[in-house]
Amino acid sequence: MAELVRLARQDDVAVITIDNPPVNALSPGVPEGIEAALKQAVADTRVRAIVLIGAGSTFIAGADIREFGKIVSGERPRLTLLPFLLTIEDSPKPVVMAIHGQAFGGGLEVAMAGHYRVLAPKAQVGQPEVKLGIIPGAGGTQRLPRLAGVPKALEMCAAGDPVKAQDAVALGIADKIVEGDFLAGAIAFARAVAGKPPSKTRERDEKLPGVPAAVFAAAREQARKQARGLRAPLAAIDAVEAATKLDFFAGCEEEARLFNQCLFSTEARAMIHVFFGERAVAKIPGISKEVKPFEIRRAAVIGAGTMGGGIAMNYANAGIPVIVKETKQEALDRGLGIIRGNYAKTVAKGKLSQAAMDQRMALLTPRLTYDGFEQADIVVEAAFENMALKKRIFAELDKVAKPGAILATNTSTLDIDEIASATSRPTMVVGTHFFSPANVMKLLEVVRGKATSPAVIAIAMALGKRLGKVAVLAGNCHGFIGNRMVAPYFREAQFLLEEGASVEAVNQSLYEFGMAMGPLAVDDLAGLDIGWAIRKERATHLKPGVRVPLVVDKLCEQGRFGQKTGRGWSKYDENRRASSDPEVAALIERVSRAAGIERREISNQEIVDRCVYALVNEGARVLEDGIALRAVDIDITYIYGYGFAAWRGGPMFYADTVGLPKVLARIEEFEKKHGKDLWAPAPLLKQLVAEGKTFKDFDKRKEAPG
Ligand code: T1G
Repeated sequence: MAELVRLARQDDVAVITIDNPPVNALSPGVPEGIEAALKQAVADTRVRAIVLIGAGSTFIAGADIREFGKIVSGERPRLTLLPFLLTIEDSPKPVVMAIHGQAFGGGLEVAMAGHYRVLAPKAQVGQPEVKLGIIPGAGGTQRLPRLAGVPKALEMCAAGDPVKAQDAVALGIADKIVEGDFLAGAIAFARAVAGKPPSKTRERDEKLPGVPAAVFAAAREQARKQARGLRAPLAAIDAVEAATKLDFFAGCEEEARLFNQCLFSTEARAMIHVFFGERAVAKIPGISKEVKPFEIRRAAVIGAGTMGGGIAMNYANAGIPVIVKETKQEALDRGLGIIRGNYAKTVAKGKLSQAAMDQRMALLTPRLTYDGFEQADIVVEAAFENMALKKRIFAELDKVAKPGAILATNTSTLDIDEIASATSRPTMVVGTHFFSPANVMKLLEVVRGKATSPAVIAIAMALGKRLGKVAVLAGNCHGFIGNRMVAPYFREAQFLLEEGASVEAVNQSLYEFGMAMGPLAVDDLAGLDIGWAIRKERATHLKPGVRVPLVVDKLCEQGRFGQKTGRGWSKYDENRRASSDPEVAALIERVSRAAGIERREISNQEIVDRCVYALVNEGARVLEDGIALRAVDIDITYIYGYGFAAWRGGPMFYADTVGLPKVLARIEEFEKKHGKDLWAPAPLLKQLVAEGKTFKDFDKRKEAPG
């Protein structure tokens, strides 16, 4: 087994190198290796100081997250890194932590147990544990406030965002930034502090006293707002507060208690599922890492509307020159104006410099013709959702785009193969489905047509990462993964209205369940006219005699398109704040009575079950049809594209936590009440229940070779 930790000596400085690729996680054997090397260095009389550094691209990315499942299942003992960290802190010779890449979680905790920290210019430090549904568990909530002060430690532990090198030095977390040859600089620094009595972070209490209670109250308020439904940020605040009330060791005990409370929670399991899921979706069976995608250097976008404009911003944000084409000057001006406005808002918030905004705007080239398209490596069509229009555009692109260019469509529902049939290069046609607002939403659904080549898939997936998106591969069917599943979700939300639930009850129930917004609020945000156009396009596909929602088309006929018209399912004031609309409630009652639908009291639980299990049942069919590769692909799609709470893990993971037998029983109940056409359980769901398996087992089976 490769050596996880190496010890070397450069004259009077010992260098301990952690070499546990890919991110030097504190996997079993790493803390032990560091401790052994440290003891050796301390015992070596030639050594006056010690440097700890990571091999490869980073310092330490934290504890080994893969081990957490084994701790929760009892296979491994609970995390006890404290004694190991005390060994470092109590070293009689100064230990200098040389941090390049990331010192995250346990990585920063190791660093803070050292006596000095030097950083490479691009290094980052942070306690991202809350993003895994846990809190720092190795003294981070006790040592960080001693270095950075309580308010900053609260922010870093409760939000989990990293801090850049310059800020880390300014905050007192680190001592110096080393330019140039990093190891040589760290050794020189160690040599300079050798002989000085090492200062122990745990004894530096000067920044702890005098923090008003209001600081903690404000942090809790913010955590409740920003991380709704998540326990971990509040636990992190409790732990940092404990540092101001208890001595170091008692504080560590309180931290450990809170840490284990979080670790053994469903939230943490869900968030860890999402962490690895986000990485798993990038792996496409059959497309080996050998397929080397060519790099996209130039792009072009058809359409400067809401989607086209947002898509173009993604390319400019990634430093890729992009042409934006419209049919009329007025539409082009409006589109570019919205882009400029979006950037200006970000600059005003201090999240982007004016120089960066100017740079990005300079990468955008507005056009009314196809001039310049022959240089584009990828062309993205973001025109109106109409098949005839898209085919006309693709036929034109086939003529103007260079031979090796990728032709991508942002369609959210239409048949990729039919669009590709308008070209002579269907192997180069792919769906790149962005989500509105395209410059904000993290999900990119990459849709594979039957002719799309593996290289084009690999390029589109890699491009997703480059544009700061999480790319998920979907097969070609109506609505792909996300929109295919959301149709029954919206259907049930509307049926529940007809059966007696109010718009507010439906929205609030799903909001409390953890969705970013209720289904009818999402409909009003996206615009009811979008769905109306799709329903008209799909009318011929409807199965006769199957129940369909009765109210939404009537709202559209009245021009109620949602926020954009100030009224939809709800009414909206000039600040787009929603309020209930008695006219809609009356319309719903009238329509359902006319249809002879029985109206009754409906519980929040039934609202949640009908909507979420409609997702799960269709999700199982999406897996059966191979439209999604794995259940986790569906979870990632829903978390990054549809506002499904990450702490629920996504619809398929959630179903596993409820227990598939219980989910199936509830679906069969709905089938009995509402009929087979709407609620026949997916065969895969029945099969997994029969085998006593879960969707997670389904994915494992998928991963298993052969
Ligand atoms: N443990 C195990 N595997 C990890 C890992 C970790 N901490 N971090 C990354 N990996 C795997 C990852 O799954 C992927 O595997 C590969 O490494 C490359 O990662 C005690 C309790 C460091 C910024 O939350 O944020 O410490 O897919 O694709 O884009 O208080 O990884 O190749 O098989 O993300 O260059 C806290 C998590 C842990 C940091 C690098 N630490 N990692 O990003 O590569 S809890 C974190 C990251 C803890 C203590 C507590 C990122 C990165 P595979 P990658 P990247």
